[in-house]
This record gives sequence, structure tokens and C-alpha cells, in this order.
Amino acid sequence: MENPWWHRAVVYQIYPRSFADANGDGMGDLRGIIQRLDHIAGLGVDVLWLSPICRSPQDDNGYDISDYQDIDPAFGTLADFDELLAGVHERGMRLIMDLVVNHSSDEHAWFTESRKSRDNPKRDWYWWRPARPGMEPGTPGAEPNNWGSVFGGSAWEYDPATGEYYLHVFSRKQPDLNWENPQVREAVYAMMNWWLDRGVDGFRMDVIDHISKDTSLPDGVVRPGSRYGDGGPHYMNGPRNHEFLHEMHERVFAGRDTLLTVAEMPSVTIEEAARYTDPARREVDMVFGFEHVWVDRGPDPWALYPLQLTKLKGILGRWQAGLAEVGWNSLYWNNHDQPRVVSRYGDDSPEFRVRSAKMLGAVLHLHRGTPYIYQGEELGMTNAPFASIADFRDIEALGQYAQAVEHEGHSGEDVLTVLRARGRDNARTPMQWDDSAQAGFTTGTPWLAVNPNYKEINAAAAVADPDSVYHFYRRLIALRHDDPVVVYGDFTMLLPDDERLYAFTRRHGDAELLCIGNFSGERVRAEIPDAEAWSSAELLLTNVPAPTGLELQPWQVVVYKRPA
Ligand code: TEU
Repeated sequence: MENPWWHRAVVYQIYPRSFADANGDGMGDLRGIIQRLDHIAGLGVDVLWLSPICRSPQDDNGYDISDYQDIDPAFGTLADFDELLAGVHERGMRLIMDLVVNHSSDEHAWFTESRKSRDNPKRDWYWWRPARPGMEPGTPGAEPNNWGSVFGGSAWEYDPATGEYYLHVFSRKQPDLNWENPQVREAVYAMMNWWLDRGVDGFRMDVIDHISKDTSLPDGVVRPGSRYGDGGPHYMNGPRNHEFLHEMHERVFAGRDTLLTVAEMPSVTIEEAARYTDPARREVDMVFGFEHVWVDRGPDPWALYPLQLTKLKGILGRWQAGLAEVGWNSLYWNNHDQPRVVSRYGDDSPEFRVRSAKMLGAVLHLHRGTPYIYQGEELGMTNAPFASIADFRDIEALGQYAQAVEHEGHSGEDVLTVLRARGRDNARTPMQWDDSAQAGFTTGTPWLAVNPNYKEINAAAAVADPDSVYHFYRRLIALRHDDPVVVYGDFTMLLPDDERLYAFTRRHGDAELLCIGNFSGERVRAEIPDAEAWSSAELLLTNVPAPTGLELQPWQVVVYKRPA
């Protein structure tokens, strides 16, 4: 089979709520994106992924959809969408939608029907269950099982109208759809085909490893200090997940050759990823794994653990090897759920912010797989200075804070420390366009405060400065488009035990690349095999004005190329 186009592609993620506000209501919108398309096209990316824009009560910023075939009025209209799609295609790019079908909003017509009566024809479209045997429905502890919701509290909501509970792995306004019911699957496939017929080029599939659940819904293990059981093992990567995705492929993707499908899968292992992305199985093109963004988590959810570079290299190196023969990797540091990478794995101080952001970009983009850039990453945007819990807007931060502090006895300061470092709102502060009021994001009051560092860090300044993170990302993207060794080269990790250097080679045909990133603020000599020969190879890319060969300066990256 011919190599698919997306092997050579770079994807740019837009979080519409925080990207650009054209109508001054403080929330980004589709017209705002239309006005900024040249910024994205200027980077040279191939695909835009839009976080959800469908009609939604916005309980989880659009990941709670009440009409899959309409645009939320806060974002615009279907006509705006068609114009945006045309603008994307005119610039030679493609557009993929966020597909949120593990759950809908509780305000979706499917759910308002479902909750009406126990014998409603749509009752079985969701997970309704009676109270625990012998317990009074609606009283504490009577929930059908002990699962906690990802956003705090029980995963079950009692509905007095019919005296039963419905399952919501996320918020109570995000009831889980019952994929066991073939009518649900048919409705989802019809909706997907409707978008594809409208011209969209594929989907990013939200928590799509959650759609098949253990239908006996057994209790989960309760960890020390936790109020609820962990249902994850029973609602992720369930027995029919591959079957459902294969069926989706047959009913929606088959015969549409130029699509891109990427499955978000918090539970996925390398072995499972290889199955999901094996072209012969006809399921999805690639998955988002989570291991490398959970590398700095530990046993205590409300403690911070420093990055161990050897662990990170171990994880990403295993993913490279595990998908070398079959399947394909996606590559990401950032998205709307993750803190800013320069603050997390780099150094966001004035001295090293730009340099470490470039180093992180180069290390990621030179792996084998399809890189994803999250809005603002190309500017080296940083985490935000949240003073107190009142500064957060994210349902996850607020819900987890309430549970941890009010019910689990954690100190507010400890929880805040972790939310400051890892909270999702770090990624959601408005895009910084220029040094005018509100960073040029809105003429009104932004829904989430603009990061005060916008006077220095903004797109206008970055575009004007040839040494900016933005222009470095442009070069990385161009390198991928121009050089098959970046796309297809095999991957060999070097110095796996080094705590400061991330080093690897890529080889394809008659060319070999060497990439070394210094993840520390110290000067470090790279003791790699064949060092002599490498130091006289062509230096393709670096991020310091006066390179010092294989003696790397703080946060420096070097990319060398030589004939293999
Ligand atoms: O995220 C799923 C997911 O794995 C998150 O719960 C993540 O683990 C957590 O937020 C990390 O802090 C997807 C979307 O990307 C997210 O924005 C939604 O809130 C969630 O699904 C529900 O749709």
C-alpha cells in the first residue's frame, strides 16, 4: 500500500474558545479563526484540528454536545463553518473535527427523551441502573457502583423522575452513551457521514477507548485516601472497543481515502496502539497515548514529582520501537488538557524560555510519527500565574479541588500547587496575538484571564523576530516536508541512562540524522558513539548563536546530518 499523506503531515490544534474573538463577547469564535488563518498557514502546517464547536451548554467547554449537527451560537453558524472550511482548503490545508461520542450533553434530545420514563424507546441509549439492592434510591452510598467521576464526586447521578441513576464518567452533564445499543452506533455513524459529506477531512476522537464498558459495571478498587473506586479498568479499552472502531471504519471511513483519524485513548498500551493503528485491521490511523504526559505523576495525586528524563526517554523510546513495524505514532507535548510544555519539561525563565521551547520542539518533531502543535506552543507560551482557586474556570480543576479539600482531607495549598503546575487552564488562557489590551484576543472581557506575559510573548513579536520560537517551528515543519529521513528514518535511542541529554539517531536510505537535546541548565558533553565523525557532520539546526560542537550549552539542541 502507498504511504498515506499524513505520515508527512503536521497538525495544529485550535481551542476555539481561546483562539480569537471576532465579536467581542470574550470567547473565541469561528470568525476569529477565519481572520487568523494566515498565521496558521504561515507556519506551514498541513491539518487543523478544531476542539468542539457544536451546540453545547459548555459545561466542559464544548466536550458536552447537545446537537452534533449544529454550531454553538457562541462560536457562530454553519455558514461561518463552511466559510472557515473553504478558507482552510484554499490554503492547501485540511480540517478535522473533534468527535465527542463517549457521552453527549444531558441537554441532547437523545438524553432528554431517555430520562422521560423507564420504557422510553431511548432509555437504553444511556447507562441507567437502579440503586444498590436493599438501599433507598437517592441516599448516600446507594449508587449502583462505587466509581468516581473524573471531575470529582460519584460517576452516578440520581434522577428522581424515574428513580434510577445514569452513568457519567465525566461531569453529571455528560451522560455516557450506551454503545452496546446498535441504534446509538447507527446514529453516530450517520452524524459522522454528514460532516464528511460537508467536506471535513477526519476526526480526533475524544476518549474513544471508553466506548466499550464491562456491562456488569463492577466496583473499582478504592485507593488509600480516595473516596471513590477507580472504574477505569472497567470502562476503558473494554471487550468490544476494537469491534466498534472497526465497524465505524466500515460504515464511515471506508472508501474515503484522504481522511485522518486520531483516537484519544488515555488507557492505551503500546501493544494495543499497534492493534488500533494496524492498517490491516481498519480501525484508526493513529492514537494519542498518555504515558509520556503522565511521566511526572506519582502515587500521591496531590504531590508534584520532578521530571525524570530517563523515564521519559524510556517511554517514548518504547513507543518508537513498538510502532516501528506496524502502526504509526502521534507526537505531542501539549493540548488543551496539558500544562504548557516549556513550563513543565523546559525552563520558562526569561533567560531560557525561547531556547528550551525550541529544544523541546526539535526533540519531539524529529521522532517518527505525526507531530501535533497546540495553539501558542509555536510562541513558547507558558503556564499562567493562578493566584487562587477562584482564578480557575476548568470544571476538572474546580471539581477535583472540591473533592480533595472538602471530602478527602487534602490541604488547599497542596492541591493548588499541583493545579498551578498541571491544571488544564494553563493551556486555555487566550492566545497572545500582540501587545495591545487583552493580547489582541478580544475587545471585551476574556472568559479566562490573559497571561500577563503577553507584552513580551505574542504572535506579532514572534513573527517579526527571525530568532523566535515561531520561526524555529517553521523550520522544523519544513524539514519534515523536505526530508524523508525525518518522516521514515528508523529510530535509535542513545545514552538511555543520561539524566540530562535526550539523544537519538534516525536513518533512512543513505542519510542519517543525530538529534541531541540538553534538558538541563548546565553545559554537558555528549559522549555518544562515533562522536568524532559526528562533530564534523553538517549542523542542520541549533538554538544557540555560537554552537560548541558536542559540548551542549544549557537547553541547547543540535541536529546533525551525514551520509549513512
Ligand atoms: O480528555 C480525556 C482525558 O483523558 C482527560 O480526562 C484527561 O485525562 C484529564 O483531563 C487530564 O487532566 C478528553 C478531552 O480532551 C477533555 O478536554 C474532556 O474534558 C474529556 O475528554 C471529556 O470529554
